[in-house]
Amino acid sequence: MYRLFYSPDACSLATHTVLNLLDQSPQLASVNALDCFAKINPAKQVPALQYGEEVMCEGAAILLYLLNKHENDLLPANGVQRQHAIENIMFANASMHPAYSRLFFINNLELDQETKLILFNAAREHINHLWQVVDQKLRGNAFLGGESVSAADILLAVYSRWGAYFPVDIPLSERIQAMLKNVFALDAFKLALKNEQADQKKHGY
Ligand SMILES: N[C@@H](CCC(=O)N[C@@H](CS)C(=O)NCC(=O)O)C(=O)O
Repeated sequence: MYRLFYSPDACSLATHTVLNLLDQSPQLASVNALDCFAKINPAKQVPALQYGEEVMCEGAAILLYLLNKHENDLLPANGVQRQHAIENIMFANASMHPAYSRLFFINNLELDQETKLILFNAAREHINHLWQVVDQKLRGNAFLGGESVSAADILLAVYSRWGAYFPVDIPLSERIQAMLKNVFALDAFKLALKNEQADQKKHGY
């Protein structure tokens, strides 16, 4: 059984959803409840995934490990479609995620509200540009990979929830909203949310 080191609503929610889709519902380890997460991942970032003695870090690398190991429809088996699906995972993880991470970074700066708003707006413009790229990538399809959900759609859906924490306007096209709604409606996503909330409650958060 996998053990997933997670924070509620963080990018680890995407790893959790993918694990559920692979019928590998993980044992949960909330990093809020750990004193020594740095021993698991020196970067102190979720997700981290333990399997036996092995601990894996970096969300995209973990996803590729899981999708290579377990049979699934989330990553095409070969060819140019597989390459595009990997490209989309990397786009989500290495372009969209850092764009949203700036909002958290700005929020934690000790600056006056006016300066923070200027910075939030600059960060928001980049996020909005990247969502336009997603809209182009969808090319009229329900999901990035076509008509069935891919790992990249799940990553993007998790990040999309973070905008609500900040004073930023992030408009999403109807096509993107439909894609996100379909991800949020997945039983695997709902189960991941439910299990993380139950685990938090267990720890008194
Ligand atoms: N490159 C890392 C980034 C992960 C990341 O930024 N995780 C955030 C949560 S979404 C985190 O753990 N932040 C806490 C921190 O950076 O201290 C990955 O893709 O796994």
